[in-house]
Order: sequence, then structure tokens, then C-alpha cells
Amino acid sequence: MKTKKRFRTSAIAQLLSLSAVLSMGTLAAVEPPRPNIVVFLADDLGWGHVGWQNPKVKTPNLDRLAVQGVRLDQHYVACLCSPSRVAFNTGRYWSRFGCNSWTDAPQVMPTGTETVASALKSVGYRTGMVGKWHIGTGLDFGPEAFGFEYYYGIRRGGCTPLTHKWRGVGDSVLYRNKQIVEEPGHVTDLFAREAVKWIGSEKGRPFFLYLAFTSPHVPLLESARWMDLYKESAPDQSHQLYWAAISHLDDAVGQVVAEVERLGQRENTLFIFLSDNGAPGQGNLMQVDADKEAYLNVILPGECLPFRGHKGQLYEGGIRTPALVNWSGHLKPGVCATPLHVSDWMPTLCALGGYKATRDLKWDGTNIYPILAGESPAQNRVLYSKNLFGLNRDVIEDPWKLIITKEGEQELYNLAEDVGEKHNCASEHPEVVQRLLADMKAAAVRDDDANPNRVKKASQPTPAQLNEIIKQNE
Ligand SMILES: [Ca+2]
Repeated sequence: MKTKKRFRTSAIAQLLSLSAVLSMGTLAAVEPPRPNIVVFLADDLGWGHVGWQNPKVKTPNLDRLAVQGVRLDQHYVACLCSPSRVAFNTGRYWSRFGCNSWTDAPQVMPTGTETVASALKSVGYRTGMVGKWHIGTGLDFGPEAFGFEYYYGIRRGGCTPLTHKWRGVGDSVLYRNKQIVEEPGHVTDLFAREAVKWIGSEKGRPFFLYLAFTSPHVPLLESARWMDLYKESAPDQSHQLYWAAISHLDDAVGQVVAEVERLGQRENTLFIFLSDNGAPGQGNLMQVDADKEAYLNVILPGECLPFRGHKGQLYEGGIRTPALVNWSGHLKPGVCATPLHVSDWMPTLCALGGYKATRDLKWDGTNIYPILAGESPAQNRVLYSKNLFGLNRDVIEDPWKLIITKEGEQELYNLAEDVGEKHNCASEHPEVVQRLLADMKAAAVRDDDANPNRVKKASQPTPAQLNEIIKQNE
């Protein structure tokens, strides 16, 4: 039975507030635990493509974390790669940085931006990143510049899984710190190996590991070990390949968890699993210019049932992705139905790590640990998002969601009654539309206040050009 970590009566909320006030003196004297933190980020893994949401998909390691942890039923990200990553790392909406779409710009965040890694490092954490950065391809604007002591991975949008090249041509795009490396192996296995090695490389300091997989983003190439898992059960080759890649990723997650257990750190370690956007619905060959015959020529799944839409769209399928948090012995198993946002993790992890900002970091996110722990009622908040070069926007205020499309149309949905976003009720609730438009306008005030690449509006693509770019690129 679902345990909703959302308090529905004001009486309970008042009681909790009162008890919080009464116990403040006691709480203030208690040192908070400082857990190790491991964040797994999948790339293009949509709703309904993990085992705990769909028994056809074999993800035993993630399922264990989900069932024994807190499943986040309404966790929002951007509809594309780079924006979600900016928000996770900074606690701010991506639009503050002008990062409203995928980008291979050398710099995405201003030098000196406080990130989860730099904050935790400043309070004694060991910080390591393995995997896809994608928020600044320049060597001076990579993970090393934003608080990570160790880095192994790729700085741009993707690579071929076995040759580790952008679109399969040129040099390797795999780095260890600032050195390009060439080594054999599937990128998912290399990331697992590197993460496991890094975790055990030092004792003493608590650690923060950010493991951002390139999978199941195109191009996918999986061996028989993973493909055979779905030989009989997948409805088609597209699902067979996508799910094989996800099971492979799950195995990497299992290796990291096993290493943490081996080191006796299981109860001292908080695990988070997220995906940066919905299922792709894109051609597997889209980013391959060499050895095309090695890859399955299929369109990868784009359905994120029961939601509408997929990657690149603001419907739930594009921005509401599988997510969980697990901290054995600290967080009770259950389901959190509160709307949460990827920008919430920085304030949350900073609070758990004992970091206190000495200047205003202008966070849009908020510390959600009290909600996850069932200690605090859900907040009534507005979640704002600007996407696809700023051409489409949305605002969510439970249960309402207003989308302004790139054509300028208004779409209003009541997510509590219509999670599939089938019925645009904007004309039935003009007052809600007006309120949410005002919220959107207020939230947009700080957009671009940390944008190192200010782009003039005139240079942004038109909707027609945009559709073409989307088709050609991601
Ligand atoms: Ca992605």
C-alpha cells in the first residue's frame, strides 16, 4: 500500500509546525548526520521504463533502491539534457543561466558559481564525477572548475558506446581529468569501473559521487548479454535495445551500491536516482556517422505512459521522470507524491552536508529533506520552466499546469484529474490561466542573471527552424 508523504489536513500540518517549534531547542543541539552522497543520473530514461514502474523492464538493483527507499512520483526535470544538469548542480532554474536547451557551448555557468560539488567540497567532502557533463565543453569550464576533485567522462552531449567518439568519428572524447584517454570497453562498464574505484580510493572524508550515465541516450549498442534479456519479452527491436541499455545501466548502479556495502558505508550513504528528460523517440542512428552497420536502425521508444509526450516536450512525458531517494536506516520506504524539482537537490544536499552559504545563491530549489522524511507538509509552490531556446514555457502549481507553446498557444491541464493532459481546459478556467501567467512573469524576472553567453533574441531560431534543428540533432 502506498504511503503518501504528503499531509493532507491542515490540522496535522499545524500540529507538526507546533511540535517543530517546541523541539527546536533540542534539535539545534543535535549534529546532523553527514552522509556520503551518490547521485545516479540517467540520460533520456522516460517514465515507465524502469522495473518498479513496468515489470517488463529488468532493473533489479534500481527496484531494490526504489522499494526500500522513497519513490518520487512527481519529480520534474527539463525536457532536454543540459538544462536539467545546470539545475541539479546549482539549485537554480536553467533559464537563470540562459541554458534553455541542449548546448555544446564552451561555457554555461559563470566561473565562481557555487555548485553542489564546490559547496560540499568546502565543508570537507571528497568530490568525484564520472560521466556526461554537458554544461560547458571548454576545459576551463568543466567539472574541475566547479568543485569536482576527480573527473572521468565526456564533456559534451554524447559518444559512441564502444569507440567513445562524437558521432563515431575523430578522436576519443573520453577524459580522465583534463587528459583524453583511449581504452577499450563499453562506456557504461567504464563508468561503473571508474566509480567503484574512486569510491574506495580514500577513507576518512565523506564523499559525493555524481555518476551521470550516457545511457540510454542514442546511439545505443548493447551486447548479447543485455539484448538476450528481452529476446522473448520485448514487443519490438526498439524496446529490446532501449531496455537492454537500461538493464546494463542498472547493473552499473548495482556495482556501485555493492562497493558501498563492501566498504561498510551502506547506512552512511544517501542514494539518488534521476533521469534528465523523458524517453527519446529518436532514431538510434541520429548521431552516428561511421560504422553505421554496427547499430540497430530503429527509432527508440518515445512513450512514457500514462503520460503524454516525450523528450523535447513540456508534457509530463518530457519532464516527469523516474526518480528515487534511498538512505537506509534514515528514510522510511514509501511514495512521495509532492511535486519536486531537480533544482531542489542542491539546497537539500547542502543542508545534509552541513554547508551554509555565506552569500545569496539565489536558489530556486528548496530543501526537500523534511518532506522526504515525512517531517514537514508539502509546500504550495510554483515551478517554472523555459525550454527550447526559451520558445516554450510552463508553470506548475499543484494541481494546475499551464504551457505556453512555441506557437504562443495556452494549454491548461488539471494534473490531479487529467494526468494524461488530454483536455486543455484553459477556456474553462480563465482566472487560473491569468494567475499562472502572473506567476510565470514573476518567476522569469531573474532569467539570464547568470548567463555567460547572452544571446540576442534575433539570433534565436524560429519555431520552424527549431523543429528542423530538433529533427537533425537531438
Ligand atoms: Ca537527455
